[in-house]
Amino acid sequence: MLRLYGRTTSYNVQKVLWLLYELDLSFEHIECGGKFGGLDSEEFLALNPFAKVPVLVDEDKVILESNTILRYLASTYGKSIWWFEDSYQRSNYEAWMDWSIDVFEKAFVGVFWGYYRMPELKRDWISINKSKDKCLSCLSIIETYLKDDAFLCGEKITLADISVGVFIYRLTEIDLGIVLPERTKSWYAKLQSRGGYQKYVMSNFTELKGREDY
Ligand SMILES: N[C@@H](CCC(=O)N[C@@H](CS)C(=O)NCC(=O)O)C(=O)O
Repeated sequence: MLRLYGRTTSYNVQKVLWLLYELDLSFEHIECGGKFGGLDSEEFLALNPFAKVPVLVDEDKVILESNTILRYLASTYGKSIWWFEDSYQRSNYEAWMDWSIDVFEKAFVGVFWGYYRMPELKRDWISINKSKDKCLSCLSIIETYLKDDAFLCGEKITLADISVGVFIYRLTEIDLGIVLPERTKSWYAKLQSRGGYQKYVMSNFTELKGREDY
C-alpha cells in the first residue's frame, strides 16, 4: 500500500500526485504541512528529518524528495513507459529534473514567494523583476529545446515534463504578465489535457496569496 504525505497545495506534492494518477496507482493521502501542520511532530520527523513534504511510504520503505519519489515510482511501477533501463536514455529526462530544481524552481520561487505569497506592502520589486527575467529566460530555454516535439524529450511524456511542467500553471496564473512562447504554449496545452495535471496541478491556490507563513 502506498501512502503519500503532503498538502495538495504544494507543487512538490502535486508532481507526485500527477505521476500517481498517470500510473493509475491507488494510495492513501495524508494532508500535512502548511495549514495542516504536523511536519515538526516526532512521528513525521522520524519519517523525514528534512521536515518537508512530499514523503512517500511504500510498505516498509520511506522515500524522500519529490524528484527522487518520481524516479522511485517510475522505476518501480512504470517500467518501459516511464523508466528506461538504459542510463543514457534516462539521462535525457534526468537532466531536466535536475535543472528544474537547480534553476527553474529557484526562479519560480522568486516570483511565487516574492510576489504572490508576499503581502503587498512588503514586496521587493527589484528582486521580483529579476526573478521574473530568470523565469522568462528559463521559458526561452524550454522553447528552444522543444523544437517541434510534443514533449520535452520527444513524442512521449516523461518525468522531464512533470518536474518542469508543474511550475507552468502557477507561473501563468499569478497575474505577473508572464506569456509563454509559441511552442511552449502548445506543450503546455498538452500538459493541460492530462487528467493528472487537471486534477492536481490546475487547482485553486488562492489560499496562499499574501501569506508568508502557512
Ligand atoms: N527539495 C524538496 C523540497 C520540499 C519542500 O520544500 N516542500 C515544501 C512544500 S513545496 C514544504 O514542505 N514546506 C513546508 C510546509 O508545507 O509546511 C522536494 O523536492 O521534495
